[in-house]
Amino acid sequence: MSDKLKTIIQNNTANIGVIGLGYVGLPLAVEFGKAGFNVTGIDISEKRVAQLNAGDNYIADVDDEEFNELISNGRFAATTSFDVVRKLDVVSICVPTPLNKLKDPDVSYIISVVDELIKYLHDDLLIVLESTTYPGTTRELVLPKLEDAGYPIGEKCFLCFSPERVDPGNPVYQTHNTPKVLGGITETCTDLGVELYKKIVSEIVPVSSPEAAELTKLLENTFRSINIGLANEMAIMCEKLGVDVWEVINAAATKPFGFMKFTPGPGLGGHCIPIDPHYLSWKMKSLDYKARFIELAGEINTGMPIHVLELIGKGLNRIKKSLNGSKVLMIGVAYKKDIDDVRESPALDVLKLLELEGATVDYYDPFVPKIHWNGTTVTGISELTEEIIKDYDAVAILTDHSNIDFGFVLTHSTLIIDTRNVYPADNNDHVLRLGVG
Ligand code: SAJ
Repeated sequence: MSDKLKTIIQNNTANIGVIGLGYVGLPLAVEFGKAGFNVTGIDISEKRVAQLNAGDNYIADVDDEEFNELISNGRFAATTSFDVVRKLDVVSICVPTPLNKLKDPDVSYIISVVDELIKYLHDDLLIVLESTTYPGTTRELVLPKLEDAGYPIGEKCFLCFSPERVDPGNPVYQTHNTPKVLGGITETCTDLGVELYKKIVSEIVPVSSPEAAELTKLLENTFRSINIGLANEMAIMCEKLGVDVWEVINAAATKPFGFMKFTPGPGLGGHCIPIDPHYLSWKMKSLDYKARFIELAGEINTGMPIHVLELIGKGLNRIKKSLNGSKVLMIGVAYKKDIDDVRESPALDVLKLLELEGATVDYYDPFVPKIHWNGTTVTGISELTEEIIKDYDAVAILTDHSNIDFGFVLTHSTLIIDTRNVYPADNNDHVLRLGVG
């Protein structure tokens, strides 16, 4: 069975499907198309499918010209219906795995995709799950559905987990040059997965099981969350010690081995780092184990917006003002510099906390013209002028975008709370810096 599948993968005649055409799925589909495969994208959104089939690429990391070439030479087409799976030999699943309101894993997207897939299963189909999820998802959630449908894994169908490592906007690492970890249910599954991905990625890292692959991804992002949590706690300790945390971190970073630089900030944003570690701690709870590092880092990181609020209150207090009734301008709402993504952005938490204290808050972010806030749409300040800046009692810098003239902001602000070390010098009396006593 698998020899036939292996051959059509090796000679690029396998028909490939990618389910979920977001910042992971679309670049993946394009890479397979560029490698010479016929690729079908499956997405739940009619709008997205229509956009893509019209050659309208909405993912910044995907090159418009390359994408349109695939469309015009018929290498890529998108659809909302799963019946195309009957004609596919390979399917990669790249759907979201968020947290629900209780901060528990929400694997409903994976479940609904697999429930659709099993309607169109056939012999010799390779399925690769890429969505970040807790260890065991592939074997405990996906495999039983496939086998209950009459397709024993490793014989009729083949199943692997291979974590996505897409870092949107990364100028150096894209899908093709980021090593790809992959673990199959059986050796044959792993072999087929390796044959497939080595067509588009320069380095494949096979591991012994899907659990090892699932946990690899979670370790990568838990490592970041915990180290960012340490940097944030160092900032709080430095404020109490009267030391400059940025100076200390930069000095520590001169150590050529055994140290990796992380910096404090207003909190932890993005669609990966604040979320992925909770997939692991949730799974461990089901095994009666408390993943203490993850929980503590989560507490510290989610506590940073409150700490920023305290800093703003402290700064206003110095000029005999209170949060209540003050006008605060937040500079930057994206979760990190030079991107337009506000998902889980700590700036939104700071905004909520400021408004709860009775402050009037506006924001300026050249990458984010408007945000959906409290059921309404809030439009950011369109440009920073001297007159506008002077109209605010305090300016809080939450995202240090490269295209903002922070010198201009320094000159015209009455009070600045700097959470990103934009003003490293310590001779600006009207600047209150996170992590500096
Ligand atoms: N942050 C800090 N201090 C730091 C680093 C980050 O406060 O030292 C904050 C950022 O401001 C942001 C959040 O943490 O709010 C997450 O930042 P991130 O740099 O981890 O960026 P992400 O969320 O885009 O993470 C992605 C991840 N990629 C994948 O999951 C495939 C992550 O694994 C990458 O390491 C990261 O990009 C990266 O290195 O850019």
